Amino acid sequence: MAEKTALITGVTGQDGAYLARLLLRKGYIVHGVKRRSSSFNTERIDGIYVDPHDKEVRFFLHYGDLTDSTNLIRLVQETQPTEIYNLAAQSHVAVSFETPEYTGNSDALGTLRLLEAIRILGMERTVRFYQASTSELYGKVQEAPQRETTPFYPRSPYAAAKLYAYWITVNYREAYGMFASNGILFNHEGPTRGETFVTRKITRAVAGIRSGLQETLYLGNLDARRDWGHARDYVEGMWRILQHHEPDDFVLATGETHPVREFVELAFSEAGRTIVWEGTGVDEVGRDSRTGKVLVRVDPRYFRPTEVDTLIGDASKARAKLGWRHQTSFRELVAEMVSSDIELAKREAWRNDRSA
Ligand code: NDP
Ligand code: GDR
Repeated sequence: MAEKTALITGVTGQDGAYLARLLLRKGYIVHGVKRRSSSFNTERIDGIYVDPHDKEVRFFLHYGDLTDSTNLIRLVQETQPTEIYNLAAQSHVAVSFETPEYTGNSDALGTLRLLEAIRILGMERTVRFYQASTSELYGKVQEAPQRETTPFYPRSPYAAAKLYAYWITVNYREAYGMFASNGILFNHEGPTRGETFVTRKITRAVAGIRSGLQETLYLGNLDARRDWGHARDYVEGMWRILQHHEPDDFVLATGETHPVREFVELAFSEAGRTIVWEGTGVDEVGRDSRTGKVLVRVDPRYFRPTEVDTLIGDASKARAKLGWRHQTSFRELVAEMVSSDIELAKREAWRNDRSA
């Protein structure tokens, strides 16, 4: 069988790093696209990076950006991938309200640029294309649980940009016969999740409070509900989507939904503390049941102009056609993230002690 070569945009992100490891284990040659930045942004993939002068290198990094079409054309031409995973995006929903034009440029037009690169190079019939679509497309939900046929109603510049990306992927499949598929993935997390997403913000704060590095956790909407899974399970789903015998769109989700406040309670309980809620609205606080100390406060700066209140996905199509299901439970996910952040906080406290 011919050797498989993958090109991953967004390889330095949470999913990109998990996916690169998975594909390397499966014997792929993996090319990752990273952005130029003024400080190191490759922490998540440092463990798999090999000096390019070595003989047995199967993982390569290239500079690139979804806002630069000439760069994308050259990268696709040089790397000759059999599979492209388009994971790069300005992926923070709240930030997309601050940078709507950039979010549209990278998340919507960036996807178009990559699809056009494939077409310009005449690779429509040789490349399989995966688009990182999102449960944020459902936004103001029209049906629960959400499945592939549920109507979309985006609620942020991020979701509106991803809506374009979703449909341009479908359009290129139908117009040019490309193997182009969408994975409509519900929230997935893990110990390397970006630190400003709510789950990691919570688990870092739990660890920081435990080690005396932080006093209070400030959050926005405690009642938002999400269907949270583990990123490790979801990258396996991405790969399966591209191995299917035909291109198609699939929801990947756990089928469970939990409010932010439950994530907070569970994370603190992993560190041996019980949170008791008091007050309402912006005055609500979460106290340590033993000491009475306020550990959680609401800060309206984290409210969004338009919120997505509740998401819960139905992944039965992926289960039936791809044999995919999530492996990690909500509890296991929270426990793994808290325990990893406790280890990190210990190292940070140790460094602070030594430099004092
Ligand atoms: P991250 O934010 O962790 O990673 C995003 C990646 O995209 C990073 O490597 C980032 O580079 C890169 N990137 C951002 N902008 C550009 C650009 N203009 N050109 C090139 N690269 C860029 O996201 P996740 O790994 O969590 O998510 C992966 C994809 O899946 C994203 O498209 C996201 O929108 C989507 N998604 C994520 C879900 C989740 O719950 N995690 C759920 C559904 C969809 P750098 O490291 O330099 O910032
Ligand atoms: P989301 O993830 O917007 O679902 O997008 P995030 O973790 O940012 O928010 C989840 C929910 O928690 C509420 N929330 C807070 N969120 C953040 N970031 N910070 C807070 O302090 C806070 N307090 C409460 C939010 O209002 C929201 O309701 C993620 C991203 O990975 C997207 O790229 C992806 O497409 C979707 O998941 C599926």
